[in-house]
Amino acid sequence: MLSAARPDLYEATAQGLRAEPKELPSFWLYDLRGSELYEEITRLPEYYLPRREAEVLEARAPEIAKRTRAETLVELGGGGAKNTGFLVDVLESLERFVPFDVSEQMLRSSANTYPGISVEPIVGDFERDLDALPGGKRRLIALLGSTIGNLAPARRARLLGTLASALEAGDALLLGLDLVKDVARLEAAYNDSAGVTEAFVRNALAAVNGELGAGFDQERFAYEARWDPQHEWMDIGLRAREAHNVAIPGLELDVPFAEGEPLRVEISAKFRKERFEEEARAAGLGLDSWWTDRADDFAVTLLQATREEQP
Ligand code: AVJ
Repeated sequence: MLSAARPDLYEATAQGLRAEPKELPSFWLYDLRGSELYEEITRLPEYYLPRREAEVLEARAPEIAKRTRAETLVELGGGGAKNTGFLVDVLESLERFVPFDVSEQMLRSSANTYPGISVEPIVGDFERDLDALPGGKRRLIALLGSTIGNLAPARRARLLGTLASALEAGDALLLGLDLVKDVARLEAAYNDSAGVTEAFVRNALAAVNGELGAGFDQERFAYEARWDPQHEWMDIGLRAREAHNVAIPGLELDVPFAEGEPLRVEISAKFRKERFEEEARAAGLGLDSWWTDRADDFAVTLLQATREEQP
C-alpha cells in the first residue's frame, strides 16, 4: 500500500519544489519521528487544539450518540488524535471501530481495544481510498483535530464532496475545526517556546534527505510560522537564509533557493461558522449541529449528506 503511494508522493514533491512559491507535501511531516513529535505538540501549553476539542467532545458525546446512534465509527487520519475515545465510551449502539490512516505503524501503536467492539483498521489515504470504507448502517465518520485545515480550499472541497457521496441515509460526518481567533494565540500555537513545532517541521527536511538522498541543510533555513490574514490560515515552513541550491538525487532535481525564499511545509486553515457552512453546503453536506468550547476556540460539527441537486 505505502510503496504503491510513493511514486505519487515523489511526483507531488517534485512538482511542489518546482512551483512558485515552493512547497513540500505535508506528508513528509508524518514519518515515525514526526508522529512522535506531533504527539509531543499535542501536550504543549500553547497548542490548545486537542484540549479544546476534548472539552467539546466530552460535553457533547451523549448528544452525538443520541443524534447518530452510530453502529460503526470511522476515524479518518486518527493517528495521534486520542479524542475519539470520548465517543467510543458513550456510543451505546457501537459495534465496530474503524481507524483509517496512511500509517500502518500509527494504526498499530494506537490499536486500542474496547470491550465488545470490533476494531477493524484500514491502511489508506482518506483523500484517495475512501472506497475502502466498510458498508453497514448508521456509520459515523470522524475527522478530528482540525486535520481538514491542512488541505487548501480546492482539496478540501474535493474531500467534502467525496465524503458527501459516500454518506448514506442514517450516516453522519463529525468534523473538528479550529476557529479564527486572536493572531497572537494562533502564532504562539505554532511557535512554541520549547521549539517542538520547529523540530516537527524541520523533520520533514530530514525525511526527504533520508529517503531521497536530498541535501537540505537545516542551518541554511530558518523556521517560520505566520498568520496569513487573507487566506485565514497559518503558513508553516522554512525560509532560506541565503541563496543556495539543494540537490535531490532521488528526484533528479537541483532546487535553487534565493535568499529569503520560503518553502511551505503545511498550511493550517482556521474556520468561521458561516463560511464553513457555505463550503459544506456547496459540497452536498448540511450542518446538523455546531458545538464550540466555552472560549469559542474550537468547533465540532455534525453533518449529513443533503442529497439535493446541486445548482
Ligand atoms: C494535525 C493538522 C491538526 O495543523 O494544527 C501542529 C499539525 N502542525 N503543529 C495543525 C501541526 C504544526 C496540526 N494538525
